[in-house]
Amino acid sequence: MAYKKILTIQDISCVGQCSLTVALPILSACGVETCILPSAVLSTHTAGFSGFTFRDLTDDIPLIHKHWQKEGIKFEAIYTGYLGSTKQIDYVKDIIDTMLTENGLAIIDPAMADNGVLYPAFDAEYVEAMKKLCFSADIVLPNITEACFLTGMEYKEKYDEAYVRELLKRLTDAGAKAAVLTGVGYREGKTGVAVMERGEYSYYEHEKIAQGCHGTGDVYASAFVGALMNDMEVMAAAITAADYVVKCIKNTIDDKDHWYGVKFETALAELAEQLR
Ligand code: PXL
Repeated sequence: MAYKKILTIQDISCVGQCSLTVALPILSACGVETCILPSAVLSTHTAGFSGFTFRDLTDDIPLIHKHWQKEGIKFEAIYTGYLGSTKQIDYVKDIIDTMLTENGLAIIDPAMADNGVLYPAFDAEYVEAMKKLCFSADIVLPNITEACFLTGMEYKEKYDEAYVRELLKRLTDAGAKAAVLTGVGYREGKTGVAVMERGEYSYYEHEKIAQGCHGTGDVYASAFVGALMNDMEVMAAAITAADYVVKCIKNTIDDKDHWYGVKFETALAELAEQLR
C-alpha cells in the first residue's frame, strides 16, 4: 500500500479507551500516518463516569486550520468522531472542504447516540448540524440509533432486513456515498454490519458477545479506516473491523472491572499482521 497521511478529528478522553486514545494507536498500527485535531479534552468519557472535566477546543480549530493551510498541508482522508459542539461541526465541514487531496475521503462517525438515546452532551441542534456533515460524506458509520436520528426513522430494538435497508437507503439518498451500519442483528446471539454502496446492500453477521460494551464504536471506526487506507474495499474493511472488535470484546468481557472500554491493544498486533 502507498503510505498515506490522514487527519482524525475527535476528543481526547484522557481515561476511558475511546476517541483519540483509540484512533491514534489503531491507525498507526495499520501503517497510516495519523494527524490529530482534538475537539475537546475530557478527564474521562461521558458514558458512566460522573464529574468529568471538559475543555472545549472549538475556538482553536479555525486557528489550527489556518496554519495548516499556510503550510499547504493536505490529507488523503479525514475521519471524524465525537465532536465537542455544534459550532465545531461547521468548522470541521470547512476543513473537509479545503484540506483533502484530490480523491481524498471524508469518513464520518456521527458518535452522538446509542441504545435509542443521544449522549448527554448533545441536543436536536447538534443532530441537525451532524446531518449536514454526514450527508456530504464519502462514508458514514452510524449505529442504528444514530441512523434513526439522522434519517428521522423510528428507533426499534427488534427489526427486519427491510427496516435496515430503508435506513441505509435514506442515508445514501440524502447524500452519503456509502453507509456502514454497525450493530445490526437479525437473530438471537448474532450481530453484524450492513453496508449500502452504489445502491447495493451487503451484510456480514458475526457472534454477539456482550451487551453494550463501551467504546466499541470508536474501535470499529478506527479499524475500518485503517483497513480502508490499506486499499481494502468498503465491505472488506467493514468485515475486518468487525472481526477485530469481536476479538477485543472477547479479550475484555471476563474482566468485570473493565466496564469503561475494550482492551483493543490485545488484538492490535493481529490486526496489523492481517493488513500487512
Ligand atoms: O465513544 C464515543 C465517545 C467519545 N468521546 C466521549 C464520549 C463518548 C461516548 O460516550 O463520551 C467524550
